[in-house]
Amino acid sequence: SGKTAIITGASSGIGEATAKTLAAQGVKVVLAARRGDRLEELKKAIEKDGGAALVVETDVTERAAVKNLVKQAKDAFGPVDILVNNAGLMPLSYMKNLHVDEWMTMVDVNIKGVLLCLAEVLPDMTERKQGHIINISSVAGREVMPGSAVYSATKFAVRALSDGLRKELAPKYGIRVTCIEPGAVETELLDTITDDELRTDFKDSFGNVEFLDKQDIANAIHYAVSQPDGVHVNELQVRPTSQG
Ligand code: NJP
Repeated sequence: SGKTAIITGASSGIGEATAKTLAAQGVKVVLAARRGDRLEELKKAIEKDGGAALVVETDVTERAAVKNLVKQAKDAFGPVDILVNNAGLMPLSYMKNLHVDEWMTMVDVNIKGVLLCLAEVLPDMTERKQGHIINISSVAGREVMPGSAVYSATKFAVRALSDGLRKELAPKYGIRVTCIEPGAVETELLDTITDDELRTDFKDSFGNVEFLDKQDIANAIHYAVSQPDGVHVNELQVRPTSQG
């Protein structure tokens, strides 16, 4: 398509699958995350299949790093057409166990990281009157479970932001905003859980759920970005059938 997309959290899971999927459609992909080695591997795989990729090691919680990310993207591939705000963490825990540092990290990555990336791409998008923002929220951004209070709070925030952005930017500037709400997906996300009590209960409650493949969510993102300009996919909830 010749478009340029920044994908945050491209070093694993949904971000990695999304980068491959968009690159296969001719989108020039800018791979952002902290683990540069993983991104370099992904870039090689994409280029081997004939795609174009750029690696920019980025911590989305650092404003200067995000500014650098968008500058590098523009220098290499031109203005950013698509931003996939995918980087996120899910260290679920019970509130009473006071994993305060993890609460703060989730707020930093899942909310502030999204805001910082938005701030860097919006000026060009509003000026060019085009662009597509994909925010990865969650079904946890609609339903709260014991142990998901803080994670859910961050994903409710992402959904609220998506709504606000859409209402502000779509009619006036033709910028589209899509909020993706996955159910359980097989990725490294669960590795961030350190609350043993929660982990045990989580395994019990999700024991019968057959997790989605990361490609299932990449397909949903591809669906949203491949619509004609006049078609605006606002929200997509995608769960395993067995999740109910
Ligand atoms: O998880 P994982 P997913 N700066 O752990 C990156 C949402 N979601 O693909 O920095 C920059 O494989 C990290 O990279 P690195 C979820 O909330 C998932 O499942 O190198 N990047 C890695 O690439 C999240 O928003 C499920 O460590 C940072 C990526 O984030 C999104 O899907 C369900 C970073 C995480 O990849 C992708 O998660 C649902 C930082 N400071 C929503 N910190 C699910 N899997 O079931 C982390 O509803 N990253």
